[in-house]
Amino acid sequence: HARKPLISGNWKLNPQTKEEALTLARGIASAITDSTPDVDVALFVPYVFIESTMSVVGGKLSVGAEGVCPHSNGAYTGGISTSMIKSIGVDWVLAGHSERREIFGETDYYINAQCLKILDEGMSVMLCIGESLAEFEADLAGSVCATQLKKGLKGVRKEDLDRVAIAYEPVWAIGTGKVATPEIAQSVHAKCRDILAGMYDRETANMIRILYGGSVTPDSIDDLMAMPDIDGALVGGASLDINKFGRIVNFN
Ligand code: G2H
Repeated sequence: HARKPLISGNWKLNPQTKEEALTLARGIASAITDSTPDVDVALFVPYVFIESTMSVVGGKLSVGAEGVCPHSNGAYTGGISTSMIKSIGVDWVLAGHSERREIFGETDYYINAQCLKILDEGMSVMLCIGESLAEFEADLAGSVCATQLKKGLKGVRKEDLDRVAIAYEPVWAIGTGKVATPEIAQSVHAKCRDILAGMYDRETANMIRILYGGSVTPDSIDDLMAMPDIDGALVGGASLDINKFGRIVNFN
């Protein structure tokens, strides 16, 4: 692998209790052994479970937040700030997930504000991008990703990009069981890298990890990871299953 792989889990609105969260985190931690490939593993978990899950992970495995409020402090009821997350020792924060864009109405502008704030705080951001089914069918995957990358990373300094990962998640493959073929994913990943090279430079683009997300399972991970521009995975449903996620982390 040209870049150190990053396998991440996105728990979304799961599980429902602290006990279940701890059991899941412990199980995933124990699936990472000496024979696990040289990877980074990050679990994006609901805010209320961050501290308890952090206490049972370590080594290759770290815990991240599923999002953040881009405002610093003040009258933003329900918000969680980057300083709050940083103060409990979190490294990774997710931004731009299609569910945040669609269900919660987050715009590229708002997502960009999150990215800048997360990086300002010294944490790392995983920026999710991806096209809808209609856009995919109209051959617009590349241009949608270009727009989301340019708007999402607007103002991000080149020297901060070692704390940025991109997750390409075609919306038509999320939670649908329709995983993009490794060839489709590879071609969009390569386009994304070209876009990043245009925004910064080739050397910088070659350093940035681009992960694939969307219905990744133990059956699809090995072929995805064999692709030159696929540097890891963002796993939703299968990250809630210790055996499945354990197998994904130990990809071949
Ligand atoms: C995409 C992915 C993780 P799933 O949302 O972010 O979820 O693997 O369930 O498609």
